[in-house]
Order: sequence, then C-alpha cells, then structure tokens
Amino acid sequence: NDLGVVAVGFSGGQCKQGVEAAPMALIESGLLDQLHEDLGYDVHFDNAVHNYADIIPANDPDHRGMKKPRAVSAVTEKLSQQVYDHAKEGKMVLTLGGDHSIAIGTISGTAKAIRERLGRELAVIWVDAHADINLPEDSPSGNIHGMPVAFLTALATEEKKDIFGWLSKEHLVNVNKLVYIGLRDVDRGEKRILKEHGIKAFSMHDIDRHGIGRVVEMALAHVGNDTPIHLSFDVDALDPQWAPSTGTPVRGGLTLREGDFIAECVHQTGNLIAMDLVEVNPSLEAMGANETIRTGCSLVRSALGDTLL
Ligand code: DIR
Ligand code: MN
Ligand code: MN
Ligand code: MN
Repeated sequence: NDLGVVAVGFSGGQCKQGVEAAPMALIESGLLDQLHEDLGYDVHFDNAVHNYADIIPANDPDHRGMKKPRAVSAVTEKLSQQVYDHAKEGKMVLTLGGDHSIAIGTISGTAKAIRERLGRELAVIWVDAHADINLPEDSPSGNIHGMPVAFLTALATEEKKDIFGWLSKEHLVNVNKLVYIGLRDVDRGEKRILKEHGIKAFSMHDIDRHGIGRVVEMALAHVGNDTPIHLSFDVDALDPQWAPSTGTPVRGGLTLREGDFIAECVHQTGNLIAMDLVEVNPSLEAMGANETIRTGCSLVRSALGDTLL
C-alpha cells in the first residue's frame, strides 16, 4: 500500500500568486498523517515542496501567445520524471499543486510508467469547471493552466524542446480515454475541440439532469473497468461555496458531497493509480482558505479510500 507524494509549489501556469502555498497548507492541516494513520498508506514523501527555482529560466518571453512557456515546460518535464519514478514502482501517486498546468508533468509521467509496466493506455478523469484544452492560439488568456489537456493529447504540439517539445509518444493520452466531469465554463475553441473529437464530457447540466450517481457510472463505463485511471481534480470543480479560495471560481458547481462521491467511486474501481489536487489558493478569499483546504483534504481522502462507515 505504497503512496508516493509530490508537493509542487508552482503557480506559473496562471497569473495569481498563492497557489504555490497550497501543498504546505494541505500537509500542515494533517493530510499525509491521515493517509498514513487512517487509510494505512506507506507514504513516500521527500519532505519538500518543490518550487523548481533552479530550473526556471530567467528569460521567458511569450511564445504562440503562451505566458511563461519555458518555465512551465521545465517544471513539468522535471515533475514528469518525479511522478514516473514513483509510478514505475507500482506506487499510487498523489501530486499536490500548484496550478493545473502541472498536470502536463503528472499525467505524462503516469502514462509512460503504465505503458512500460502494464503495456496499457492510461485513462484520465478530469474534474473541473474548465476543460483546460485550449490550443495556444485559441486561448483567451495565454495562461497554460488552460491548455494542459491539449498538450497531453497532442492536439497542441510544439517543436521547441524547451517548450513542451520534450513530450514524446509514450507520454501522451488518447482523447477517447479522457472524460470530463463538472464543466461549466468552456471557451469557444474548446467547445469546438470537444465536438470535433467526440470527447466525453459531463457538464453541470448533465449532473442536474441525471444526478451525480448516473453521471459517474457513465463516466466510468466510458473509461472501461480494467483501465488504469489518473484522476486530475481541480478544486474549482466544486461550487465556490465549498472552495472559494481558487484562482478562477465559477458559480453553479459541485457540492462537497458530489465531489467526494466522484472520488469515492473512482477509488472503488480499484483502478486508480494517481491523483492530482490543484488550484487551491489560500491567499485568495482568505476568509475561505481553511474551508477550501478542508475541501481539498476531503477530496484526496475520498479518492484514496476513506469510507464513511
Ligand atoms: C480559461 C480558464 N479557460 C483559460 N481556465 C481555467 O484561461 O484558458 N482553468 N481557469 O482551470
Ligand atoms: Mn506507521
Ligand atoms: Mn478550473
Ligand atoms: Mn483546471
């Protein structure tokens, strides 16, 4: 029951300071102790929140509209290796972000490890208010946390080695192994991509219509019941009532129980191999920071097997 934990104090995929403080806040609130004491994991953690200061280039002009492209590329390339090193040994991997651009590192790392260990393709369940699948040219913001899925699926590609050119075939995820839950703020170009590629997506409308139980059932059916799953959880999938301290809150989101329920069901498949928890920003809506951190801890515990009874 081994769990590798990577704490990523990185905020360069978007413009607001503060997400880099989330891993320490989550850990200080006792998350890793709970995973060990209550859920029985052997936690492998290097006791460091990585900020990658030594590999972030000083000169990093915009490229194809992307902001801080070399910084995000360098950090995610390094993170990819860290996550791979855990996953190739068969450990479950928990990554605490950081903004969602770090998923370029985490998912590329697990995708490669799963191919090598099991000869399998990875499935990704992306729980988020946003689709994070903008092509650089279509992005309204230039923030790379709105683009990770585009790079991970090779819908966006780039030759330059120092701007995601390091991503190779073994790092990538097939668009038909991807499923979204919680969407409610999707950009025009993203809607086109989702349609064009027939990407499975459950919006808040679908959750209202079918209920969370049926939606999770459909999402897991799409993934298939013997496919390794990487759960990438953006805390802004939850309604701001439950997660106010995040960079781009969107009203009309999941309740805490709906978020936990998704995580619990993914755990129950027995196929979860990695989870990211991202976009907790304790410096925003400081009044709600504790609430948001509690929410983040709850989501992680649920995904890692906390049971209510
Ligand atoms: C928006 C916001 N779609 C963008 N994305 C966010 O900047 O590309 N993702 N906030 O989490
Ligand atoms: Mn012990
Ligand atoms: Mn989001
Ligand atoms: Mn996101």
